[in-house]
Amino acid sequence: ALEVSDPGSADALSGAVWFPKSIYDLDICCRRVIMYGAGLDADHPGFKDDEYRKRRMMFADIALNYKQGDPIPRVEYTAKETATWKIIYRKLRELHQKHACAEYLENFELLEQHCGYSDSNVPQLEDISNFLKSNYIFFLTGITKYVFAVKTGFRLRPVAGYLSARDFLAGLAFRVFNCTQYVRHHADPFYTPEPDTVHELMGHMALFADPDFAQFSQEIGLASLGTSDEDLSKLATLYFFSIEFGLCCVGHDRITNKPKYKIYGAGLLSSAGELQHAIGEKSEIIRFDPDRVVQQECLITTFQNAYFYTKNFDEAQQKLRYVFWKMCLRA
Ligand code: NLE
Ligand code: FE2
Repeated sequence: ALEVSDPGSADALSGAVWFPKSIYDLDICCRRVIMYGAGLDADHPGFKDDEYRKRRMMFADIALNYKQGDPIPRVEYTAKETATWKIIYRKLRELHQKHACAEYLENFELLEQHCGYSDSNVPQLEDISNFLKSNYIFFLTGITKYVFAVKTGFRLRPVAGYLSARDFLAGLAFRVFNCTQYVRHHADPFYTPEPDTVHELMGHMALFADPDFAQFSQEIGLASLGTSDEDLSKLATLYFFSIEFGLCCVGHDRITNKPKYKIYGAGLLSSAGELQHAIGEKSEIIRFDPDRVVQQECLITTFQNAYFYTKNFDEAQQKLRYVFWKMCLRA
């Protein structure tokens, strides 16, 4: 969960920026949450629903009491939450088959096999975290059987809502993904302004099981540590238009010669409403050029005005690595 408009801040006197030096320091920075009621109040569908607000407090308690290394508490989802999950799951799976990128689809199958993904069950963060941390591969050496191997080493940490971009990106540097656990309000299953567990689980998780994607996510986190507010806000915008809203152009239609896009951005893969808008006739899809991307405003309560594409995910990584490299040289 990331909020782009609040990039955090440097120490006003020294200009030095505090940043976590160990994974355990995430306990300090991953609790500063911007929730509906503060930043997102009027637009939030759950704002006037007391039952929903009470439920959200329960999730906030889990996240605020969480300490790095603890198992993530399991949640018993209510019938209403599971019903919301089911509606979204079915709709999204249908759209994904047609519009999601190949890496996403491949890894999603693993989540179904190993992490309890199905239309009638909201998966548990603890199970996904354990899966991403280690993927069991069996080696036979002589008479001993070793269970070994790492999937991507990413792990999850429960969070109560939006974090500042600085706090959120810092987690990635340690291969930690701050992950919401509550389900969006049932009033609007196909779009939520706020990240929720449907967004994280249907949008992000599959690609965190991909080694290149995980590596790239950690690099963007590392580039963010201790950086200036200006560079931080650029990194947050680049993250937003790639990992959250990015597309790949996989070729052209033979008859119409129109470009064919596949989606890898989590904000599109988790929102049936915005996904259909993004691939529809009216959306603007521009070539991903970092200097152009940083000019684009990140919208968090409505659909984006524009999306950006690369040829494939590798191209997005290479272009962004070049940005990180220039930032380091300047520093
Ligand atoms: N709009 C997305 C959804 O409805 O799933 C969530 C975006 C979070 C950045
Ligand atoms: Fe996200």
